[in-house]
Amino acid sequence: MTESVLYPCDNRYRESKSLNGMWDFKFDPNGIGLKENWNKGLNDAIKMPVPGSFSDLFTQKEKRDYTGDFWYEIDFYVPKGWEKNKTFIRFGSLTHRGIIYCNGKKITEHEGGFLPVVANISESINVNGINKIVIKMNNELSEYTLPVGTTQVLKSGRKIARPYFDFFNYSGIQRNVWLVSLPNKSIKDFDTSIKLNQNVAEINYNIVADDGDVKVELCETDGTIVAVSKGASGKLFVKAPHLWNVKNAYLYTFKIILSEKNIIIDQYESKIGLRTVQIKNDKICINDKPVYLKGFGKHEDFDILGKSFNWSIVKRDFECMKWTNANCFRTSHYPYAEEWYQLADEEGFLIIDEVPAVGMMRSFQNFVDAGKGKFTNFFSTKTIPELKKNHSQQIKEMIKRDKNHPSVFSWSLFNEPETTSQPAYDYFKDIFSVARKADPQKRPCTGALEKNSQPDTCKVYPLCDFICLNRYYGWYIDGGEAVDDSQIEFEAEMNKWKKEKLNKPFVFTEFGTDNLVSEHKLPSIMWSQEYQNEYLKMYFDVFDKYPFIQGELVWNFADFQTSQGIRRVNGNKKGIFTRERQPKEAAFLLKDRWENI
Ligand code: BDP
Repeated sequence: MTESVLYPCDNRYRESKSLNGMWDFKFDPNGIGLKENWNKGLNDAIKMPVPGSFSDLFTQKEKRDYTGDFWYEIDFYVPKGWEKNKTFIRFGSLTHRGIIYCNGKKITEHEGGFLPVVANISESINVNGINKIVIKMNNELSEYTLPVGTTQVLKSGRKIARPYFDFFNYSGIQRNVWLVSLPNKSIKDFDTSIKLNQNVAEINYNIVADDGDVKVELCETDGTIVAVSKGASGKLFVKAPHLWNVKNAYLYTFKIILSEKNIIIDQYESKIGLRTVQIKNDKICINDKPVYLKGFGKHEDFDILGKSFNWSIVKRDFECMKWTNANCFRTSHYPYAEEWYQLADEEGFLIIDEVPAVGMMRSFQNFVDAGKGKFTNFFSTKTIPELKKNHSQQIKEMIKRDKNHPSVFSWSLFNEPETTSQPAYDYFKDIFSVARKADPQKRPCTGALEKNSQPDTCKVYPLCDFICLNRYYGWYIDGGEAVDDSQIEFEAEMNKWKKEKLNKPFVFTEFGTDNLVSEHKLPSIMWSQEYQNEYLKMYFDVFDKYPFIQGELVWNFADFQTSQGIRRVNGNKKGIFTRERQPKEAAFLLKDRWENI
């Protein structure tokens, strides 16, 4: 990844043109595309929406579950006036990997399905005529790439995805696509970090740009300039700043101006929030004040749309989260589309931003095996060096993309890996240092630990700045008739953690039960809504007994699609909301509790 991944911003110097719409599309089950020169154009293509996940649009299983190579194509003209500048194509993501061709010529390739891909196409476009972008994509899972799984070839010859994780392997061009015109010399990146001294905010900034004179301005919402500085690195001071606070956000505009001989050649504007993040003993502090995290583990998931970006879903999800009095969510189990973070910045939500390091347990039912303590030697196999390279690269790309969002207060570097072996420790020691080195704001780093990761077995938790636990006492273990034991077992574990005197905050990043809106039962039974409420109340009882527990993110915000299986009823039903974003009974329970914390 060499190009700037700054989110498109339009002004007198930069312009972007959306390429969203109906593209041409073709499956390539036999991998013959390149031999047949599909990179020069697709014959007999079908139409496919972009952004879009292709799976749930079809009525045939082999298309829904398609695993392998597939191709997209779009034809476009370069707007008049752009010929003097550089032209890029920017994808919010290509899931899980893609090779981009412009007018038949390979421009770049990218591994990893949840972060932007930007390609400079200036040298390959024809400014006077029609242009063709073709992308060869692939959505196979392996133990070399993230998220982790395998690809099975059925006896029928058809390939299917076998994820080691619990969400459907939606794929395609799932996020916005733009053509972007940038000046020949341009602003490439910036970072800011904030210190608060008494009533003054000190903003340290760094700008990456081509040669030229850099000036930065900080503006209030009405446009008033409150601080100015010159140079590619420097400091801005703001007296009596409006701080970015949780559920009470204020955003300044950070304006970067690049000039040559006193003539402006580029300008970039972005919203930033002034806030600090610290772990102080067992508290998570924003602007020096402890915050208790209330909210959800989420997914990008919706009926028909799959993982396609859609502003209405983002908006509805924030409205539902606000209604429950939540203040936080985890982007389980991959970085979401950038627009989620923009709205979180505006709404004052906190985000635990997660890299797609899920499935590091070699299990098709990680949710069951995790609870039962299955040991897999995952980190001792030959795939590890390449996996670690991909994992590190995606951490760097995630931090590069998201580092300036005030909402992002922490990085989650894994979900439920095997953590009890020395090779696991060695692996994650390096992974944590990659993240710590990449983040100019030095945010706390963590990862979500499954039940096998106990104080006396887990080798990885000492690397975490705060401890995140995924626990299912009362569901995968001690569920149903045995429910009496769930609280006993749960508290026994918490007492072990307490004895460690870690002096670190603990956050529950997962706890929940599947339930169906149709099921009610007195007395309660697993899968009924009453059971979910009782389970949640038991967890609240435990949380309130241990002052070092500083957050509760329920699994999951809404029901979501998964691979098929005897434990999944058209997906995972642990939602507090249905997949259509209507409240289940538990939503009212959470709303009441969170109103008073
Ligand atoms: C955990 C996983 C999560 C699953 C959840 C569940 O982190 O992805 O969806 O369990 O079983 O193991 O619902």
